[in-house]
Amino acid sequence: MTATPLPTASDAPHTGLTLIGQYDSPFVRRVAVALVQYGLPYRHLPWSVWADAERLARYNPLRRVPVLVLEDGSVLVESFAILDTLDERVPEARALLPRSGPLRREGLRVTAFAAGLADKAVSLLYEHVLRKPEARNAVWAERCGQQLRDTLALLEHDRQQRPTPFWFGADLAHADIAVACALRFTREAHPTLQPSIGPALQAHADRCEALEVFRAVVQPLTITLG
Ligand SMILES: N[C@@H](CCC(=O)N[C@@H](CS)C(=O)NCC(=O)O)C(=O)O
Repeated sequence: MTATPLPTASDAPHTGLTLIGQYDSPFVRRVAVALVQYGLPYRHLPWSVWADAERLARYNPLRRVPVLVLEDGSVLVESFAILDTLDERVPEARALLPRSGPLRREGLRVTAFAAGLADKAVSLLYEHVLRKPEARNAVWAERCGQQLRDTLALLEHDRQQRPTPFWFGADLAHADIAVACALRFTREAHPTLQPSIGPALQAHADRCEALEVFRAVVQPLTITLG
């Protein structure tokens, strides 16, 4: 998402999995945490959607990340689709989302709100970064702000009902990862929203961020478009 000059890796032919995108993206980070948690080795190409847009377009004409290139060269986009494919690579007992049943539906429900939160936080960031202050659309910015605050409230209420270490019990799941990645991005991109992050969500984020798997894939958000 940024044009920060990070080490650029070559996209020369590779036989394993390749993840494209920087970890300051809540979507890329979410996929990376799952890859690490699953113990699936991958090459990381930390390309910026701005500075590296044209080489990114060779893989994804939408010029969005994450992109996951599979061993056979096929290209997956959209974090939900990527993670669905990764989930199939591990035994059911290790999967971060049950294959079926009520817990799968609940996991998808919470994850979708977290992904929506991240989506709106990205939209609002672009509104701020890509427009001069006088050209910003106040109606859109206010709408995004309300959507973010209300979704944070919904997630806070949901988390407060659950006394377990993670959202659905003792073990980390996709919903936990999605929420924690969305919260970090929201807080970094929009510090004024910090008061809207309730205590249960804050505790949830702290617990996740303290895990080795989260500390292994992290990149502070720096907003420079190159
Ligand atoms: N729904 C997508 C969202 C991905 C997304 O919005 N990625 C941002 C980076 S955080 C991006 O690529 N932005 C560039 C653009 O939209 O042009 C997913 O889940 O993968």
